Amino acid sequence: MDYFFGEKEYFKNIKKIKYEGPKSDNPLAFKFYDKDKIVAGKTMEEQLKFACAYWHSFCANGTDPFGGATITFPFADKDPMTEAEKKADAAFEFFTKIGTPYYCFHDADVAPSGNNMDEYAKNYIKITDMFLERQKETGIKLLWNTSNMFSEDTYMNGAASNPDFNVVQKCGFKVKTCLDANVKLGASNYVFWGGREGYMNLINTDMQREKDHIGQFFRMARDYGRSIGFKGNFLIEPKPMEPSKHQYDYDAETAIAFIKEQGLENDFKCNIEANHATLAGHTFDHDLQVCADKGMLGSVDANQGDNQNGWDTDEFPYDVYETTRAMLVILRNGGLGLGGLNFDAKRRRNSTDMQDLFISHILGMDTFALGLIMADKILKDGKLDAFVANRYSSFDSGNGKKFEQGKMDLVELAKLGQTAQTKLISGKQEYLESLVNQYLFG
Ligand code: XLS
Ligand code: NI
Ligand code: NI
Repeated sequence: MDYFFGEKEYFKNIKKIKYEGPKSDNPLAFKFYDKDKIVAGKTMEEQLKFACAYWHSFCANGTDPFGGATITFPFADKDPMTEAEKKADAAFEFFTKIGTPYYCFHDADVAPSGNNMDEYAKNYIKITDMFLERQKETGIKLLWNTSNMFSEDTYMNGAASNPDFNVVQKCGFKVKTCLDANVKLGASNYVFWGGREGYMNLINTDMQREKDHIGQFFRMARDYGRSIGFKGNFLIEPKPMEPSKHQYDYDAETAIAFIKEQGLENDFKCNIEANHATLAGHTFDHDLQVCADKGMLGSVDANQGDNQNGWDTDEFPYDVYETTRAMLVILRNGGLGLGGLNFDAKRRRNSTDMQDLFISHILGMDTFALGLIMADKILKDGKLDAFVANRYSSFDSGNGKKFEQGKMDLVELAKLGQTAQTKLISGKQEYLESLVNQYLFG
């Protein structure tokens, strides 16, 4: 297979990245991600379903609130549409070389928005037609696409929650256009992340009215999507804050409550991002487990936050404890279904070599591969699950079982409580944590 598309090779001198094993000192090789290796009954590639995020890998140029671009891309061009085409070729070259079987994008990442909605749609359709060709050539698939309804000034007061109906109409145009592309490209999911769907101060906000408008908008999107043949999942990506002070989809529990309140539970699930869970004051595995317990685990934005900074740093994951615990939830859930692990992650502003784009993905893929291997080891050994099961065993028979099955009333429970003998039973947290160390390093 050729590793470049269009007129030229953009990432010159970088060949397809291969597995070389943990002893390799080649920075451009996988140390742990061996795509064809079987772990827990499937290949690593099938278990992990990695996706590359277009916005971080091909748009983010290092700009931050204190300084401009540090990263230059080999597809830069004076003409925005020509640049978009070159970028698409470079992107597919990258996906092929790094070996992510999926990709994800916002409309704004891939094509210029033009001077009006017709130009926006024309540009977007042209580029996504190109994507379709590249998908056919490479076998790379679209995990999800989404509409960026947070960057332009138009959305400063919200997207579907905007107090001005004119803005909501524009959102309708964008999401319809994006759903058309989604079906054309055979995507597995469609994502809504509501960066501006929240508020800064209650003093000017009718909160329930805004939430109901989002619900109405989502039902319209669902009905349209289904009418044009979209069979995948719609996903809400929770985040507690940034850019809005209060975002309506704060965390997994909040998003699921909203999904149910709005009658969307048959079509919507969650896309859980590690760094968003930690910003909400949870751990990554907490939000994954909340979704798994409710049958709402749709997909994952795989990244890592910073323990000291209170914002979304979107780092490539390197913490194997965190990925092990995430993969425990995912394996117990029987996998991610239509979802995958999308690297919503960016290399640091001062990681400016073109190689760093590859190395950062290698780091993330290796870190999740290790998490998968470790989680499989833990589940096969069974001590952890056996401990937890035993911890609740007083509900497995007798009166405990009667209680769990709802066959007892408070009077009967109180009668038992009159003479119940309680004792202090250790939760054994440190023992279990040291057990995890043994699995990881033993
Ligand atoms: C931003 C979000 C965003 C979504 C897609 O914090 O993570 O990148 O994943 O709009
Ligand atoms: Ni995300
Ligand atoms: Ni993020």
